[in-house]
Amino acid sequence: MTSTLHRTSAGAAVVLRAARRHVWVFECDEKGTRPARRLRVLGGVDLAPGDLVDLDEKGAVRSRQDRRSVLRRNTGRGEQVLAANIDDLMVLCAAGMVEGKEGLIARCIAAARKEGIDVALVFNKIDIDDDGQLRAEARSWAGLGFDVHSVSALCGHGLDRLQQRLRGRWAALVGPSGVGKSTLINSLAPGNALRTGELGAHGRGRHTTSLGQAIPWAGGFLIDLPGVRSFGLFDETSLDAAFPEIMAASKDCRFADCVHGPEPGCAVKAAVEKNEIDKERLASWHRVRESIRKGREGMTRPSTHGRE
Ligand SMILES: Nc1nc2c(ncn2[C@@H]2O[C@H](COP(=O)(O)OP(=O)(O)OP(=O)(O)O)[C@@H](O)[C@H]2O)c(=O)[nH]1
Ligand SMILES: [Mg+2]
Ligand SMILES: [Zn+2]
Repeated sequence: MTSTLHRTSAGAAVVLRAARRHVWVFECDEKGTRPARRLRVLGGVDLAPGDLVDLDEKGAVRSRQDRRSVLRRNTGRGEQVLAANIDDLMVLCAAGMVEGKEGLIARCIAAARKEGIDVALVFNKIDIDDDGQLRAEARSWAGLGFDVHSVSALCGHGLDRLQQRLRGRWAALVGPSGVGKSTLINSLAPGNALRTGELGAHGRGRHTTSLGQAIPWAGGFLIDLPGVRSFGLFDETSLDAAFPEIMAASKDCRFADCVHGPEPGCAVKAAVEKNEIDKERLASWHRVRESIRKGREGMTRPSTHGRE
């Protein structure tokens, strides 16, 4: 497994930042780490942060190595690869921006698990969680068995534990604009100074980060991504991973293909009636599943172009 190694083999590099015709790469060989270089990409190679590439003798990117994982989303017009070769996906949420995000979080979990990428949920801005909504949300995801981190990127709360988790790993941070992805990376890996933004009048971010960027840190990489408003999936694979309590209860449904709707003998609906499963969770499961079925994925306009 190369994930714990920072080192690239001779003539190879890791993509830190990818525009259409050029990339910034990271190279680390027996002589040590070289400063990031901007290289030309030879025709037709599509790249994302985290990609391993082979260089030709003139120092242009010749080809992409096989990816061990791909974080991709459905834009409605095709796929957008957000990051390659990651071990971990950190899904971020923030105080004041929790409402209505369960579907987005679930989609990010499904996209990651489908690729064997581990997931942690990061609840940021705990310093301004005056009404306790962020803490309550964090508790409910933790209760479902997810790896939850309640942090403040500004004040430093919870960062030690998150650093321990991320050391030596290749990890990407995903979430809506303004939740503090870039701020968190700056705090986890000081000295990088990614640009961070002010919140707009509506408390929402303004898409400060416009292009994914990998930061070498502690033998691995932290990948900052542009904010996402939606995260379209391609199919239902791994959706169960985002709804473990529904999956567990459904084993007792009378019909193996029960969709927990009008069918008799549905154990999931029975669990909702007994308050063992939150009815909002079942509603969220129905919404995500239906939008995939009806091919409505990614129909919201993508929030960023993801290219320079
Ligand atoms: N109070 C508080 N504010 C924070 C915290 N983390 C980030 N912020 C603020 O939230 C705002 C947005 O932070 P960014 O790091 O730019 O957010 P982002 O997720 O990278 O946003 P995009 O690049 O647009 O996707 C900035 O004003 C940060 O200072 C935190 O832990 N507490
Ligand atoms: Mg940002
Ligand atoms: Zn059922």
